[in-house]
Amino acid sequence: MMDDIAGVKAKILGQVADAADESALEALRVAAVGKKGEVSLMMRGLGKMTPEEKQVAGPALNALKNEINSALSARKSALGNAALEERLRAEWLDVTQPSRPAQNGTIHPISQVTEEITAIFADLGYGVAEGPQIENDFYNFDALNIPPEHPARQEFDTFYMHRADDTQPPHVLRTHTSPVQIRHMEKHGVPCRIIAPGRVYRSDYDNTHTPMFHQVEGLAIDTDISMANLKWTLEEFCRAFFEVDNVELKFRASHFPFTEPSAEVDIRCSWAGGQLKIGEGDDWMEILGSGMVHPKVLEAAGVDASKYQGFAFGMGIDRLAMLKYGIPDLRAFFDSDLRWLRHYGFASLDMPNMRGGISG
Ligand code: 2U9
Repeated sequence: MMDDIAGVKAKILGQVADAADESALEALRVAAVGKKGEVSLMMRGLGKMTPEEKQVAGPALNALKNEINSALSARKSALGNAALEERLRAEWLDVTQPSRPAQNGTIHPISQVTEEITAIFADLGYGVAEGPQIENDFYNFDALNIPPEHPARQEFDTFYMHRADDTQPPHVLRTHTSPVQIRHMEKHGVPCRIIAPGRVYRSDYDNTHTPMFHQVEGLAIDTDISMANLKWTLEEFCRAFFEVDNVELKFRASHFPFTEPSAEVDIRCSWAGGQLKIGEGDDWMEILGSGMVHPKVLEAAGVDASKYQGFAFGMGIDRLAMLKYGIPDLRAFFDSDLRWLRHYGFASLDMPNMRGGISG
Protein backbone atom coordinates (compact mmCIF):
# COMPACT_ATOMS: atom_id res chain seq x y z
CA MET A 1 0.00 0.00 0.00
CA MET A 2 2.71 2.47 0.97
CA ASP A 3 4.50 1.72 -2.29
CA ASP A 4 1.25 2.48 -4.16
CA ILE A 5 0.97 5.83 -2.36
CA ALA A 6 4.55 6.77 -3.21
CA GLY A 7 3.99 5.84 -6.87
CA VAL A 8 0.74 7.78 -7.19
CA LYS A 9 2.34 10.77 -5.50
CA ALA A 10 5.30 10.83 -7.88
CA LYS A 11 3.04 10.42 -10.90
CA ILE A 12 0.48 13.09 -9.96
CA LEU A 13 2.98 15.70 -8.74
CA GLY A 14 4.88 15.20 -11.99
CA GLN A 15 1.71 15.79 -14.01
CA VAL A 16 0.88 18.93 -11.97
CA ALA A 17 4.33 20.33 -12.60
CA ASP A 18 3.90 19.73 -16.33
CA ALA A 19 0.33 21.15 -16.62
CA ALA A 20 0.37 23.79 -19.35
CA ASP A 21 -2.68 25.81 -18.37
CA GLU A 22 -5.53 26.17 -15.91
CA SER A 23 -7.88 23.79 -17.70
CA ALA A 24 -5.26 21.01 -17.69
CA LEU A 25 -4.80 21.63 -13.95
CA GLU A 26 -8.53 21.38 -13.35
CA ALA A 27 -8.69 18.05 -15.23
CA LEU A 28 -5.82 16.77 -13.06
CA ARG A 29 -7.58 17.89 -9.89
CA VAL A 30 -10.74 15.99 -10.84
CA ALA A 31 -8.77 12.86 -11.82
CA ALA A 32 -6.75 12.86 -8.57
CA VAL A 33 -8.74 14.32 -5.68
CA GLY A 34 -12.21 14.71 -7.24
CA LYS A 35 -15.08 12.56 -5.89
CA LYS A 36 -14.16 9.62 -8.12
CA GLY A 37 -10.51 10.53 -8.39
CA GLU A 38 -7.61 8.15 -7.91
CA VAL A 39 -6.76 9.26 -4.36
CA SER A 40 -10.42 9.34 -3.31
CA LEU A 41 -10.84 5.74 -4.51
CA MET A 42 -7.75 4.71 -2.52
CA MET A 43 -9.30 6.35 0.55
CA ARG A 44 -12.42 4.32 0.07
CA GLY A 45 -10.22 1.21 0.23
CA LEU A 46 -9.39 2.08 3.87
CA GLY A 47 -12.69 0.44 4.96
CA LYS A 48 -11.41 -2.99 3.98
CA MET A 49 -8.12 -2.71 5.88
CA THR A 50 -7.17 -4.04 9.28
CA PRO A 51 -6.96 -1.42 12.07
CA GLU A 52 -3.15 -1.65 12.00
CA GLU A 53 -2.98 -1.10 8.27
CA LYS A 54 -5.48 1.75 8.53
CA GLN A 55 -3.34 3.48 11.16
CA VAL A 56 -0.48 3.78 8.70
CA ALA A 57 -2.36 4.20 5.40
CA GLY A 58 -4.99 6.73 6.66
CA PRO A 59 -2.60 9.56 7.60
CA ALA A 60 -0.44 8.77 4.55
CA LEU A 61 -3.41 9.15 2.19
CA ASN A 62 -4.51 12.39 3.91
CA ALA A 63 -0.98 13.74 3.59
CA LEU A 64 -0.98 12.74 -0.08
CA LYS A 65 -4.27 14.54 -0.69
CA ASN A 66 -2.96 17.69 1.05
CA GLU A 67 0.27 17.62 -0.90
CA ILE A 68 -1.57 17.26 -4.20
CA ASN A 69 -3.91 20.14 -3.28
CA SER A 70 -1.04 22.44 -2.40
CA ALA A 71 0.88 21.44 -5.53
CA LEU A 72 -2.26 22.26 -7.58
CA SER A 73 -2.68 25.71 -6.06
CA ALA A 74 1.02 26.50 -6.29
CA ARG A 75 1.01 25.56 -9.97
CA LYS A 76 -2.19 27.56 -10.51
CA SER A 77 -0.71 30.76 -9.15
CA ALA A 78 2.53 30.19 -11.07
CA LEU A 79 0.51 29.85 -14.29
CA GLY A 80 -1.49 33.01 -13.39
CA ASN A 81 1.70 34.99 -12.83
CA ALA A 82 3.16 33.77 -16.09
CA ALA A 83 -0.02 34.83 -17.95
CA LEU A 84 0.13 38.29 -16.35
CA GLU A 85 3.83 38.63 -17.20
CA GLU A 86 3.04 37.71 -20.79
CA ARG A 87 0.22 40.31 -21.00
CA LEU A 88 2.44 42.99 -19.48
CA ARG A 89 5.13 42.16 -22.00
CA ALA A 90 2.72 42.06 -24.98
CA GLU A 91 0.75 45.20 -24.04
CA TRP A 92 3.73 47.31 -23.07
CA LEU A 93 3.78 50.82 -24.56
CA ASP A 94 6.57 53.35 -24.60
CA VAL A 95 4.64 56.50 -23.73
CA THR A 96 7.77 58.59 -24.13
CA GLN A 97 7.97 57.82 -27.86
CA PRO A 98 7.34 60.82 -30.13
CA SER A 99 4.11 60.68 -32.16
CA ARG A 100 4.42 59.27 -35.64
CA PRO A 101 5.33 61.86 -38.26
CA ALA A 102 3.00 60.42 -40.89
CA GLN A 103 -0.55 61.57 -40.18
CA ASN A 104 -3.55 60.47 -42.16
CA GLY A 105 -6.16 63.00 -41.06
CA THR A 106 -6.01 66.76 -41.47
CA ILE A 107 -7.92 69.65 -39.93
CA HIS A 108 -10.48 71.10 -42.35
CA PRO A 109 -9.77 74.75 -43.26
CA ILE A 110 -13.13 75.78 -41.79
CA SER A 111 -12.23 74.18 -38.45
CA GLN A 112 -8.79 75.78 -38.64
CA VAL A 113 -10.17 79.26 -39.32
CA THR A 114 -12.81 78.84 -36.59
CA GLU A 115 -10.02 77.98 -34.15
CA GLU A 116 -7.97 80.96 -35.32
CA ILE A 117 -10.90 83.36 -34.82
CA THR A 118 -11.65 81.81 -31.43
CA ALA A 119 -8.00 82.21 -30.32
CA ILE A 120 -7.90 85.87 -31.39
CA PHE A 121 -11.13 86.77 -29.59
CA ALA A 122 -10.18 84.70 -26.53
CA ASP A 123 -7.12 86.95 -26.30
CA LEU A 124 -9.48 89.97 -26.29
CA GLY A 125 -11.53 88.47 -23.44
CA TYR A 126 -14.35 86.85 -25.44
CA GLY A 127 -15.93 83.51 -24.59
CA VAL A 128 -17.52 81.11 -27.09
CA ALA A 129 -21.29 80.54 -27.04
CA GLU A 130 -23.17 77.77 -28.81
CA GLY A 131 -26.82 77.02 -29.41
CA PRO A 132 -29.28 74.87 -31.39
CA GLN A 133 -29.22 74.73 -35.20
CA ILE A 134 -32.95 74.03 -35.23
CA GLU A 135 -34.55 77.23 -33.99
CA ASN A 136 -37.97 78.81 -33.80
CA ASP A 137 -39.32 82.05 -35.27
CA PHE A 138 -38.88 83.92 -32.03
CA TYR A 139 -35.12 83.45 -31.61
CA ASN A 140 -34.25 83.51 -35.31
CA PHE A 141 -36.42 86.51 -36.25
CA ASP A 142 -38.75 88.27 -33.76
CA ALA A 143 -36.12 88.75 -31.04
CA LEU A 144 -33.79 90.20 -33.69
CA ASN A 145 -36.30 92.90 -34.60
CA ILE A 146 -37.46 91.06 -37.71
CA PRO A 147 -41.27 90.89 -37.26
CA PRO A 148 -43.38 88.52 -39.45
CA GLU A 149 -44.23 91.14 -42.10
CA HIS A 150 -40.62 92.37 -42.35
CA PRO A 151 -39.17 92.02 -45.89
CA ALA A 152 -35.91 90.64 -44.42
CA ARG A 153 -37.78 87.41 -43.60
CA GLN A 154 -37.99 86.67 -47.32
CA GLU A 155 -34.39 87.74 -47.95
CA PHE A 156 -33.08 85.07 -45.60
CA ASP A 157 -34.28 82.15 -47.80
CA THR A 158 -35.23 80.28 -44.67
CA PHE A 159 -35.68 76.51 -44.46
CA TYR A 160 -38.96 75.98 -42.61
CA MET A 161 -39.70 72.62 -41.02
CA HIS A 162 -43.11 71.01 -40.72
CA ARG A 163 -44.26 70.16 -37.23
CA ALA A 164 -46.46 67.23 -36.37
CA ASP A 165 -48.69 69.67 -34.48
CA ASP A 166 -49.30 72.46 -37.02
CA THR A 167 -50.93 74.74 -34.46
CA GLN A 168 -47.41 75.19 -33.05
CA PRO A 169 -45.14 77.89 -34.56
CA PRO A 170 -42.84 76.35 -37.22
CA HIS A 171 -39.26 75.34 -36.58
CA VAL A 172 -36.58 76.84 -38.82
CA LEU A 173 -32.96 76.00 -39.53
CA ARG A 174 -31.17 79.01 -38.10
CA THR A 175 -30.30 81.51 -40.85
CA HIS A 176 -27.60 83.18 -38.70
CA THR A 177 -25.97 82.52 -35.32
CA SER A 178 -27.64 85.58 -33.75
CA PRO A 179 -30.21 83.43 -31.85
CA VAL A 180 -27.29 81.97 -29.88
CA GLN A 181 -26.57 85.42 -28.54
CA ILE A 182 -30.18 86.15 -27.62
CA ARG A 183 -30.26 82.88 -25.68
CA HIS A 184 -26.94 83.73 -24.05
CA MET A 185 -28.16 87.13 -22.79
CA GLU A 186 -31.43 85.60 -21.58
CA LYS A 187 -29.57 82.93 -19.60
CA HIS A 188 -26.48 84.75 -18.37
CA GLY A 189 -27.48 88.42 -18.52
CA VAL A 190 -25.10 91.29 -19.27
CA PRO A 191 -22.38 92.57 -19.43
CA CYS A 192 -21.14 90.03 -21.95
CA ARG A 193 -18.42 89.52 -24.51
CA ILE A 194 -18.97 86.45 -26.66
CA ILE A 195 -18.51 85.07 -30.14
CA ALA A 196 -20.91 82.55 -31.64
CA PRO A 197 -19.36 80.45 -34.42
CA GLY A 198 -21.32 77.74 -36.19
CA ARG A 199 -23.35 76.34 -39.03
CA VAL A 200 -26.18 78.35 -40.56
CA TYR A 201 -28.64 77.46 -43.33
CA ARG A 202 -30.18 79.33 -46.25
CA SER A 203 -31.95 77.91 -49.29
CA ASP A 204 -29.47 79.16 -51.85
CA TYR A 205 -27.02 77.29 -54.11
CA ASP A 206 -24.64 78.64 -56.75
CA ASN A 207 -20.91 79.40 -57.21
CA THR A 208 -20.75 81.55 -54.11
CA HIS A 209 -23.56 80.11 -51.95
CA THR A 210 -24.07 76.74 -50.29
CA PRO A 211 -27.28 75.88 -48.37
CA MET A 212 -25.18 75.31 -45.25
CA PHE A 213 -22.33 77.65 -44.43
CA HIS A 214 -20.48 78.97 -41.38
CA GLN A 215 -20.73 82.26 -39.60
CA VAL A 216 -19.14 83.81 -36.61
CA GLU A 217 -20.89 86.64 -34.86
CA GLY A 218 -19.60 88.70 -31.96
CA LEU A 219 -21.43 90.56 -29.21
CA ALA A 220 -20.12 92.96 -26.56
CA ILE A 221 -22.64 94.53 -24.18
CA ASP A 222 -21.82 96.80 -21.25
CA THR A 223 -22.71 100.24 -19.83
CA ASP A 224 -20.09 102.24 -21.75
CA ILE A 225 -19.57 100.70 -25.18
CA SER A 226 -19.43 102.81 -28.33
CA MET A 227 -18.81 102.47 -32.05
CA ALA A 228 -15.17 103.42 -31.32
CA ASN A 229 -14.74 100.18 -29.37
CA LEU A 230 -16.22 98.28 -32.32
CA LYS A 231 -13.76 99.87 -34.74
CA TRP A 232 -10.74 99.09 -32.53
CA THR A 233 -11.91 95.52 -31.95
CA LEU A 234 -12.39 94.79 -35.65
CA GLU A 235 -9.05 96.38 -36.59
CA GLU A 236 -7.30 94.34 -33.92
CA PHE A 237 -9.04 91.20 -35.18
CA CYS A 238 -8.08 91.82 -38.84
CA ARG A 239 -4.45 92.53 -37.94
CA ALA A 240 -4.22 89.23 -36.07
CA PHE A 241 -6.25 87.18 -38.54
CA PHE A 242 -4.58 88.32 -41.76
CA GLU A 243 -1.21 88.53 -40.00
CA VAL A 244 -0.37 92.03 -41.29
CA ASP A 245 0.63 95.07 -39.21
CA ASN A 246 -1.09 97.70 -41.35
CA VAL A 247 -4.76 97.07 -41.81
CA GLU A 248 -7.10 99.82 -42.90
CA LEU A 249 -10.85 99.45 -42.50
CA LYS A 250 -13.62 101.54 -44.01
CA PHE A 251 -17.00 101.66 -42.27
CA ARG A 252 -19.77 102.08 -44.82
CA ALA A 253 -23.25 103.02 -43.59
CA SER A 254 -25.66 100.13 -44.07
CA HIS A 255 -28.83 98.68 -42.63
CA PHE A 256 -29.63 95.57 -40.63
CA PRO A 257 -32.82 95.17 -38.58
CA PHE A 258 -30.83 94.09 -35.49
CA THR A 259 -28.30 96.95 -35.36
CA GLU A 260 -28.64 100.75 -35.41
CA PRO A 261 -26.52 102.38 -36.66
CA SER A 262 -25.19 99.62 -38.94
CA ALA A 263 -22.02 99.48 -40.98
CA GLU A 264 -20.54 97.18 -43.54
CA VAL A 265 -16.78 96.97 -43.18
CA ASP A 266 -14.36 97.01 -46.12
CA ILE A 267 -10.65 96.24 -45.85
CA ARG A 268 -7.91 97.84 -47.98
CA CYS A 269 -6.36 95.30 -50.29
CA SER A 270 -4.63 94.69 -53.59
CA TRP A 271 -5.39 92.05 -56.22
CA ALA A 272 -2.27 92.77 -58.27
CA GLY A 273 -1.22 89.69 -60.26
CA GLY A 274 -4.38 87.89 -59.17
CA GLN A 275 -2.90 87.57 -55.68
CA LEU A 276 -4.72 89.05 -52.69
CA LYS A 277 -2.67 91.29 -50.40
CA ILE A 278 -4.34 92.73 -47.32
CA GLY A 279 -3.39 96.21 -46.01
CA GLU A 280 -1.96 97.61 -49.25
CA GLY A 281 -3.23 98.65 -52.69
CA ASP A 282 -6.19 100.63 -53.95
CA ASP A 283 -8.98 98.09 -53.71
CA TRP A 284 -11.54 97.66 -50.96
CA MET A 285 -13.13 94.34 -50.14
CA GLU A 286 -16.18 93.85 -47.95
CA ILE A 287 -15.40 91.42 -45.14
CA LEU A 288 -18.06 91.85 -42.47
CA GLY A 289 -21.19 93.53 -41.18
CA SER A 290 -21.57 95.25 -37.84
CA GLY A 291 -23.32 97.89 -35.78
CA MET A 292 -24.65 98.94 -32.39
CA VAL A 293 -27.21 96.41 -31.14
CA HIS A 294 -30.76 97.72 -31.63
CA PRO A 295 -32.43 98.57 -28.28
CA LYS A 296 -35.43 96.42 -29.26
CA VAL A 297 -33.09 93.42 -29.58
CA LEU A 298 -31.68 94.04 -26.10
CA GLU A 299 -35.20 94.34 -24.65
CA ALA A 300 -36.29 91.09 -26.40
CA ALA A 301 -33.41 89.34 -24.63
CA GLY A 302 -34.48 90.82 -21.27
CA VAL A 303 -31.73 93.48 -21.12
CA ASP A 304 -32.42 97.01 -19.85
CA ALA A 305 -31.62 99.09 -22.95
CA SER A 306 -31.70 102.36 -21.01
CA LYS A 307 -28.66 101.19 -19.07
CA TYR A 308 -26.83 98.85 -21.45
CA GLN A 309 -25.67 99.07 -25.04
CA GLY A 310 -23.06 97.41 -27.22
CA PHE A 311 -21.89 96.30 -30.61
CA ALA A 312 -22.35 93.20 -32.74
CA PHE A 313 -20.69 91.97 -35.90
CA GLY A 314 -20.97 89.03 -38.24
CA MET A 315 -18.78 87.42 -40.86
CA GLY A 316 -18.71 84.36 -43.09
CA ILE A 317 -16.09 81.84 -41.96
CA ASP A 318 -16.02 80.01 -45.30
CA ARG A 319 -15.25 83.21 -47.20
CA LEU A 320 -12.55 84.22 -44.69
CA ALA A 321 -10.96 80.78 -45.13
CA MET A 322 -11.01 81.16 -48.93
CA LEU A 323 -9.41 84.60 -48.74
CA LYS A 324 -6.73 83.69 -46.23
CA TYR A 325 -5.71 80.34 -47.72
CA GLY A 326 -6.29 81.04 -51.41
CA ILE A 327 -9.07 78.47 -51.82
CA PRO A 328 -10.81 79.25 -55.12
CA ASP A 329 -14.04 77.23 -54.94
CA LEU A 330 -16.53 77.45 -52.07
CA ARG A 331 -18.34 74.25 -52.95
CA ALA A 332 -15.16 72.15 -52.66
CA PHE A 333 -15.34 72.75 -48.88
CA PHE A 334 -18.18 70.26 -48.67
CA ASP A 335 -17.16 67.64 -51.27
CA SER A 336 -15.11 65.49 -48.85
CA ASP A 337 -12.54 64.95 -51.62
CA LEU A 338 -9.54 63.36 -49.88
CA ARG A 339 -7.01 64.92 -52.30
CA TRP A 340 -8.47 68.37 -51.63
CA LEU A 341 -8.48 67.72 -47.87
CA ARG A 342 -4.82 66.65 -47.93
CA HIS A 343 -3.88 69.71 -49.95
CA TYR A 344 -5.79 72.35 -47.98
CA GLY A 345 -5.97 70.60 -44.58
CA PHE A 346 -3.88 71.52 -41.54
CA ALA A 347 -1.68 69.38 -39.28
CA SER A 348 -3.83 68.13 -36.44
CA LEU A 349 -1.44 68.97 -33.62
CA ASP A 350 -0.77 72.63 -34.56
CA MET A 351 -3.61 74.35 -32.77
CA PRO A 352 -3.73 78.10 -33.35
CA ASN A 353 -2.80 80.35 -30.46
CA MET A 354 -1.62 83.93 -30.05
CA ARG A 355 1.94 82.94 -29.04
CA GLY A 356 2.84 80.25 -31.56
CA GLY A 357 1.47 82.08 -34.59
CA ILE A 358 -2.14 82.00 -35.51
CA SER A 359 -1.90 79.78 -38.60
CA GLY A 360 0.79 77.41 -37.34
C1 2U9 B 1 -27.43 90.07 -31.61
C2 2U9 B 1 -27.59 91.35 -32.11
C3 2U9 B 1 -27.02 91.69 -33.30
C4 2U9 B 1 -24.86 90.37 -35.88
C5 2U9 B 1 -24.50 91.02 -37.16
C6 2U9 B 1 -24.02 91.27 -39.31
C7 2U9 B 1 -24.11 92.58 -38.92
C8 2U9 B 1 -23.73 90.82 -40.68
C9 2U9 B 1 -23.35 88.97 -42.16
C10 2U9 B 1 -21.90 88.85 -42.44
C11 2U9 B 1 -21.67 87.87 -43.52
C12 2U9 B 1 -23.90 87.59 -42.25
O1 2U9 B 1 -22.49 85.52 -42.98
S1 2U9 B 1 -22.96 86.76 -43.44
O2 2U9 B 1 -23.69 86.76 -44.66
N1 2U9 B 1 -23.61 89.51 -40.85
O3 2U9 B 1 -23.57 91.60 -41.55
N2 2U9 B 1 -24.26 90.39 -38.28
S2 2U9 B 1 -24.45 92.66 -37.29
O4 2U9 B 1 -25.74 91.16 -35.18
C13 2U9 B 1 -26.28 90.76 -34.02
C14 2U9 B 1 -26.13 89.51 -33.52
C15 2U9 B 1 -26.70 89.15 -32.32
C16 2U9 B 1 -28.08 89.69 -30.31
